[in-house]
Amino acid sequence: LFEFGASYTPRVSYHYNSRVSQYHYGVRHPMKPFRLMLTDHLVSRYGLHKVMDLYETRAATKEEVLAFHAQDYVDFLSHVAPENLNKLPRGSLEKFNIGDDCPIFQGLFEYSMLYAGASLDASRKLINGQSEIAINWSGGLHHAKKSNPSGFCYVNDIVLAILNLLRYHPRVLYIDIDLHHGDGVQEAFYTTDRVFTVSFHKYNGEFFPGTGDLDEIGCSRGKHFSLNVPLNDGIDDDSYINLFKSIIDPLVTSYKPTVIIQQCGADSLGHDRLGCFNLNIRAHGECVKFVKSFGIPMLCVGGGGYTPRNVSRLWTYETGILNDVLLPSDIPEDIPFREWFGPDYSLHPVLDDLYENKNSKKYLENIRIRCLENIKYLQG
Ligand code: V1P
Ligand code: CA
Ligand code: ZN
Repeated sequence: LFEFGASYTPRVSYHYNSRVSQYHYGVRHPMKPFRLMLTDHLVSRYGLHKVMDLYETRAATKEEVLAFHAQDYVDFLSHVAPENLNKLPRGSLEKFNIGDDCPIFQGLFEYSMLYAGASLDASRKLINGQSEIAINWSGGLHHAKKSNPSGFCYVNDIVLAILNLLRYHPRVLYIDIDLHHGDGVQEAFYTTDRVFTVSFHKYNGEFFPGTGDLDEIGCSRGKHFSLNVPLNDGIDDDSYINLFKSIIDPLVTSYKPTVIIQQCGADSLGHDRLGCFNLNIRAHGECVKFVKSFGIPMLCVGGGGYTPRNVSRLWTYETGILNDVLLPSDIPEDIPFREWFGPDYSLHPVLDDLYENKNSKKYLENIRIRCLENIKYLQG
């Protein structure tokens, strides 16, 4: 079961509270927190609980969340509930961007505080050196803004974790492989050179959230410290891995981050309910393995991912990678909800057979060159 390779075996902590998986955005909503429960079952039945430090996380406090979010928005989140919507001041639902993407559901505030508390706990373990790698699959909600929710995200746990890391770390690198642009994190650190943000995502100007073109590179002190890798439908394993490595390698070497946050959104997999890429679980995991190989302290968070059986497969596989444990492909026999993993009952179903790759070699080469030019500015 254990793989002793060239890579180092770090001390890994896993931050989770089973309550976070019990919330529901609504029946027709694609975000399903129960995917976290599926993931936790798989992680544990594969024996990974035995090799990591497990922490049951607490909820973030209002004060902690105010490090990024506006007071009136946090007050709104803490008071709003499905049964008191008619008692709200007029216009507050519009003001706070409440709607189909970000509905008001039962327990919304506790849910948001739980996933944010887990990222804050994880950042604290990295700061005090008790972990070299910290994992929070319930986090990664990269779209939330200072004063409003966006794209299923209410509190931006990533921004909060980075703000905490910045108290001790001179340079933080944020890497986002969710299908969507990591706009909330990019915007929060757009004018600083102490956080470098890079996001790989589907981009055509319309696809949610609409931002993330090549020309968004940061401004003032932050100029050249934001990087965007806009992609078309159907990108395949080899194109993605090659592009990812050829950008991240020189980026880490020149920026010399002292800590890395990787957002591991699972909607970049093939067969995702909201997705349009053609990645297999091994390819997504290869990106995580590559980032780990630099041996820099690392916080891994979840994010999107709308086909729950594949989300849980992916994050379990990646928990294995982060612990240097190679997992057998057969899904363990005695796992609750095992029927979700049929008919193949494998950790690695074929996911690359749906879309045509609309990223030509020429297109990808051009993107790579433009990104490398931006990275060259870091050396001064
Ligand atoms: O496209 C939109 C908005 C709604 N239109 C007015 C434009 N929203 C997307 C939001 C995607 C959020 C992704 C979050 C993450 O990056 C991080 C957790 O993965 C959207 C989509 C879509 N296909 O892009 N919302 C919905 N689908 C949706 C579908 C059914 C019910 C509620 C929302
Ligand atoms: Ca992304
Ligand atoms: Zn996404």
